[in-house]
Amino acid sequence: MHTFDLGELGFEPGLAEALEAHQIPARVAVEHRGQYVAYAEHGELRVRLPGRLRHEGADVAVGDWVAVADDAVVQAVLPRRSAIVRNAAGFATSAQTLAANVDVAFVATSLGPDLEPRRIERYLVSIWESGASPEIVLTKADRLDDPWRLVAEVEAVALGVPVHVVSALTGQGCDALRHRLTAGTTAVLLGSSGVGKSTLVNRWLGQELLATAETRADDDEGRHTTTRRELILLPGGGLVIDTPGLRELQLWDVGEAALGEAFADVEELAGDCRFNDCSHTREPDCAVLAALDSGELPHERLDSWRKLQKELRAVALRHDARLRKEEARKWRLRVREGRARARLR
Ligand SMILES: Nc1nc2c(ncn2[C@@H]2O[C@H](COP(=O)(O)OP(=O)(O)OP(=O)(O)O)[C@@H](O)[C@H]2O)c(=O)[nH]1
Ligand SMILES: [Mg+2]
Ligand SMILES: [Zn+2]
Repeated sequence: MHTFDLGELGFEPGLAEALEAHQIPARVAVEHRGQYVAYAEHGELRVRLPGRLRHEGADVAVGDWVAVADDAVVQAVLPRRSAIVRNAAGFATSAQTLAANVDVAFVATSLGPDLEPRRIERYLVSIWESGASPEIVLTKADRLDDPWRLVAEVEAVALGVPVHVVSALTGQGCDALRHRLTAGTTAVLLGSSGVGKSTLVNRWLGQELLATAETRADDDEGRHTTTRRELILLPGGGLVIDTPGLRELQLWDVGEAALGEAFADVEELAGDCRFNDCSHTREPDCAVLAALDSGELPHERLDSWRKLQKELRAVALRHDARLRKEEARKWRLRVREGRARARLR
C-alpha cells in the first residue's frame, strides 16, 4: 500500500498536541455523498464519521485533519488554519465548507464568456475571510490573440491579488503556477464548471487522472464533470484540491474586514469623506462620489460593494436568528430532561 509523509501532506507539528494517545492524524482527501477517504502515514483509509460527531454538527471537509482511532472512526476534527465556506446552494442558512487548511485559493475563470468581474469580487470576499490567500487563474489563454485587455479588467477588481494567465493546452504559465506549490503547500481550485480546473491538474500530474469534458458549443458552459472534491498530491510536492464547478458562491458570515480587503479602493476613498458615517449618496465632501464623478471609481464597482455589503448583513441577521432558534431548542430539551429527572426522583 502507498504510504504518505505527513509533512508532504501538509501536517503541522503543532497539530500533534490535539491528538490523544491512541489516535493518529489523517487528512481528508475525498468526500463523496457522506463517505470519506483520508490519507494517513501508513496509507489510505476509508474513515467513518460517527453519529455522535454528525449530531454535534461536525463539518468535515476535504483538506481537514482528523484524529482517527484503530477502527478508522473519526474521533475529532483538528483545528483548521483556514476554511473556505459558502452559504450552501439552495438553503437559506446552512454553511458548507468547500475546502479546509488551504494556503492558496485559485479563483479559476476562463478567458472568454465566463469572465465576469462581479463574480470574481464575490470569490475574493469569501477567500479573504477564509484565511487562505487568493490568486486568480485566467485559463484558456490560447483561445485569444490578445488576452491582456481582459487581464487588465481583472486586475482592476483584484487589487493586490496575483493574476496568472495559463493555457493547459499549450502549457503557457502552467509550470510557473505549479511552482507556487512547494512541498506541504495546499491549493484549491474554485470556479465555474468548464473553466478547465481538472484539465490544469491533469497537466500538472502529467496524466489524465481526472475526468474532463468539453463545454457546450453554444455558450461555453461546462457540464459539471467533476462531482467530488479531491485532494491530489502533485509529483515533486505540493497539494491541490480539485472541486466541482460552482453555480453560485453565496457568502457566508463574512466580516467587514474581508469586504474591506476585497474593496480596498472603495474603503480608502471612504476614509477621505468628510463624515465618518458618510453613506456616499448626497453628503458634501464625499470622496467616493467625487471619484465616481472623475471616473476614477467605476459605478459598477461601487454598486457591487453595496450589494455585497447588504448581502453580508442579511446573512448575519439570518444566522443570528438561526442561532437563537437552536438555543431555544436546546433549552427546551434541557427543561424536558430536568422534568423527567424530577419525576424519577
Ligand atoms: N482551449 C483550451 N481548452 C481548455 C483548456 N483547459 C481546459 N480546456 C477544455 O475545457 C473543457 C473543460 O475542462 P475541464 O477541465 O473539464 O473543466 P472543469 O473546470 O474541471 O469543469 P467541472 O469539472 O465541470 O467544474 C475541456 O474540454 C478541456 O479540454 C485550455 O487551456 N485551452
Ligand atoms: Mg473538473
Ligand atoms: Zn462618502
